[in-house]
Amino acid sequence: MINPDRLWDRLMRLSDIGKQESGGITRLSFTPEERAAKDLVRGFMLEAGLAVREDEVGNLIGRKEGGNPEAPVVLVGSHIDSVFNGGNFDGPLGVLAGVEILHAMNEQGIATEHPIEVIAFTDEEGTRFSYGMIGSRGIAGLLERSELEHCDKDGISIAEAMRQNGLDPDAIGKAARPKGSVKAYVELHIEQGKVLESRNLSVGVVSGVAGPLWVKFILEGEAGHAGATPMTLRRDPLAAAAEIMLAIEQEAGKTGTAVGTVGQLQAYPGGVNIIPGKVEFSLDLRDVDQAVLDRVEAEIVRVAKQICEKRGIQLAIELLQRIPPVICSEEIQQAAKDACESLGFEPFTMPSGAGHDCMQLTGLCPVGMIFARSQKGISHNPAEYTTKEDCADGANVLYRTVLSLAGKA
Ligand code: HGY
Ligand code: MN
Ligand code: MN
Repeated sequence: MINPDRLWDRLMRLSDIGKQESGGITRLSFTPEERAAKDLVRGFMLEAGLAVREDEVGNLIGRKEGGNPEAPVVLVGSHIDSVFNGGNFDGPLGVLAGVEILHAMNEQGIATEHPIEVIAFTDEEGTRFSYGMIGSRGIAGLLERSELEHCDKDGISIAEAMRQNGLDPDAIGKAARPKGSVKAYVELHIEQGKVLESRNLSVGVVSGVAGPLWVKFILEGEAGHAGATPMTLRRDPLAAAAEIMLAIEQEAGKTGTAVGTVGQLQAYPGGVNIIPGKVEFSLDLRDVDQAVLDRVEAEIVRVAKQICEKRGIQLAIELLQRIPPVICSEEIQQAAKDACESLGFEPFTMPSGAGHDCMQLTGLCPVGMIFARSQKGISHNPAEYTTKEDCADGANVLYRTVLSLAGKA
């Protein structure tokens, strides 16, 4: 079993890095805060007796050798970058539980057939560049050099940020893992929803992960004087955007499963007494079922075009990222359910509404996830909380799941 105090202590120490006045965490990729977080976790990996390295995309990796050096590696992990003003557990629980299970195995002299690696993926959230899962795309061989030209709000590209952190953006191909080199990927993550809490369960097994589609709507109308322009003579892109946002809420809501969110909105030039000339807003649209996702996307685009035509607004829609939903490996789900039962937990399976790195790895290896209960389902918020006991339950399920996948030496 794992050492719950050591896991909790490490979670609390990591949560001090990037802490804001609000109590939330802002730890964006390729920033000094993330560097400090990586250095702290590197130290934990060394304490656990792991061989530690960072790959060409900046993923931090701790490795425990197996009895059979030729055997494909079992990967566990998550991320330590955050959203703006995020919580302590989204990502760090999976990375630090991965370190903890290997620390416990080494302490107890447990040897496995397959080597095991714990990985902290670079930029899972995509908060800084509105383009995420860079690290997992990197090891899956899906990251193109051109993708590194996405820029943050200050115009710094991912490539430039990598160079500032001692990485060569032209070398990212070397991070790709050869086909057959990875046996499985298993991630422990907080649920970020209310299902486990509603069923009074501390852990759950993930059956599939909803695919996040991110697009940017750009609407151009005519800037004008707020006082001198009659309502009937305006081409106001912000009013059009408001109509489209309500359509997003209606179309996603109709399905009962899809979710649509507008998280970013900019009006230019942004004066109190100026009718905006241009408006940009983001859409995050998700569903576990690709067909539903496609249908809702098509309807939202159709309605947006209709609204803009009626109002004389120019509309452009820019794709930011499209990640297809994935179904988790039956073998890994079963291993996790067996682990739950061996610990006296109900082997409850559920889909994940949140996106995760495993979505990028399905071409490389079978993937699976384990959830730990989120208090009140709050996440991406300083109030995000998972109890020490629930963290330990999740880590122990991860421990037994990984032991069964890695095989005894
Ligand atoms: O956006 C997500 O679902 C995840 O938190 N990156
Ligand atoms: Mn997140
Ligand atoms: Mn996450």
